Amino acid sequence: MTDTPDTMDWDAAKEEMRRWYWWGVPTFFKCPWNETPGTSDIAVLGVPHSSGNGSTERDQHLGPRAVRNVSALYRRGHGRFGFVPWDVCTVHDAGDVPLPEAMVNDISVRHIEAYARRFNDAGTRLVSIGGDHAITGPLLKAVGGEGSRLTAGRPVALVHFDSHTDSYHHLPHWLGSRRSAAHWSSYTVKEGSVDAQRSTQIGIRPNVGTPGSRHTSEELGYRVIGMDEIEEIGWQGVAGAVRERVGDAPVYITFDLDSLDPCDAPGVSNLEPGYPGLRIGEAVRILQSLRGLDIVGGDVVCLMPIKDSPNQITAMNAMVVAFEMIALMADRMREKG
Ligand SMILES: [Mn+2]
Repeated sequence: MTDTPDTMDWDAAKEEMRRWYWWGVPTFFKCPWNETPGTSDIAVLGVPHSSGNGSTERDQHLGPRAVRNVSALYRRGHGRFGFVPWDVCTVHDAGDVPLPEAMVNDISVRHIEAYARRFNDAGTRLVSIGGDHAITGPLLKAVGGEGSRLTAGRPVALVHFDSHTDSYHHLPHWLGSRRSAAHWSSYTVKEGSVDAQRSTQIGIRPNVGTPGSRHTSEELGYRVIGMDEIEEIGWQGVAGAVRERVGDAPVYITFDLDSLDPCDAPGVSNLEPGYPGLRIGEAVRILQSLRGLDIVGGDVVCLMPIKDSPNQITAMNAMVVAFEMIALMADRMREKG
């Protein structure tokens, strides 16, 4: 017999409803909302920042909200790793970085670094949802190099998925920003947060910038694996090359959604037509190949919800990538105890 409202057990009813992605308050992956550093193993952090890249539309600060709206759908077990990340460690939605001077990139990146450092100091790993790619500079400054708790003072090996190298240190500024979405992969090497000799840039398109536009990355010591090479070596070849370079270093993963093919990620800031990008399945395989490494942080950037398709496939693929990052961290915690 159906309960009447008088006898309804509302707590039981809520428990029953929790499994449906569209019910309740949309936190990242339906994780508990908890902004206190040190109270979770992994914190999923929104970084609603969009003043670091003005080269196209600028609404990347809407990214975290879009991923919250869809990601409850993906509170799942991991099919290939055979475990449930949420069962083996504590994962919280840590809210958003407060950015009261959001329109000024070079001030906001300092706010992002200081806010992220509180989590590192407390031993909590961050999976950050952007926001434009300028957020990765301060997130790397907070986790890599001298004084970092999570890396014991070591610089990180960077695993960087992107259509673009973002190492344009020959440009003095990008629409006025000196620590912009175009500069971060350079200054983080020069300032000791990233060890370029252990780092790889994956998915760079051959049809951007000027011929030789990868030189700035190669000068710094990065290995650049462009889409032209990936067509030859496949995801397996990329996986092997990345792991060989990383060695035993702590790893940070940054994933620009524009590394994906426009059919998998139409809602990104800088769409690159005319040359195929990574398919989501290939990107997932490369991410999964990092299994066992010490992933100290990751981010997913450049989601542009205003350009996404009605089914929100770009936001959904952002959540897929964030899920893989969480699973990699959780799997290592489970193995190491
Ligand atoms: Mn890019």
